[in-house]
Amino acid sequence: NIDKIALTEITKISDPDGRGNLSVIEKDVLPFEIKRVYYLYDVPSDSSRGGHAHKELKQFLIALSGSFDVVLDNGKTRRSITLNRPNKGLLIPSGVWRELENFSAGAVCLSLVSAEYDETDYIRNYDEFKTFEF
Ligand code: T46
Repeated sequence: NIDKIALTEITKISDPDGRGNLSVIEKDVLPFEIKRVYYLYDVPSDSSRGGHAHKELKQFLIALSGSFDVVLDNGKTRRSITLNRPNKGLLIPSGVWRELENFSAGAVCLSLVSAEYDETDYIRNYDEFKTFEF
């Protein structure tokens, strides 16, 4: 249910001596074990990433720098969530079509995911997504 997907707060430790912020994600904070980390960067503002769903994979996205929009689609409705803070993350369960777009200059999207890379976990065809039984 994409209505329940919302930004979640990531622990932020502001330095008392003005040395800036530190955010941390301990291993038990996410509802899955992190098996892989990748990041998107240097994405042109008129490009989009994603455009697929995952059968099993769960992931947590963070805009480490800059901003971008994540469009979530359950096959019936769509909604767009803007990520623009390094201490907010978006948990995307399996079975959700996603598109990442409107990348600002310098945007970096960090992705913490529940599985190793496996192309057979991807549904890259929207019609197939709509009829797939998750
Ligand atoms: C997702 C969004 C947010 C690898 O070899 N290993 C990897 O771990 C990944 C993620 C990709 N690749 C290869 C597969 C393709 O040949 O890198 C190429 C680009 O991958 P893709 O077209 O899937 O990239 P995005 O940005 O559209 O999607 C990625 C993730 O694949 C996906 O899980 O949710 O970022």
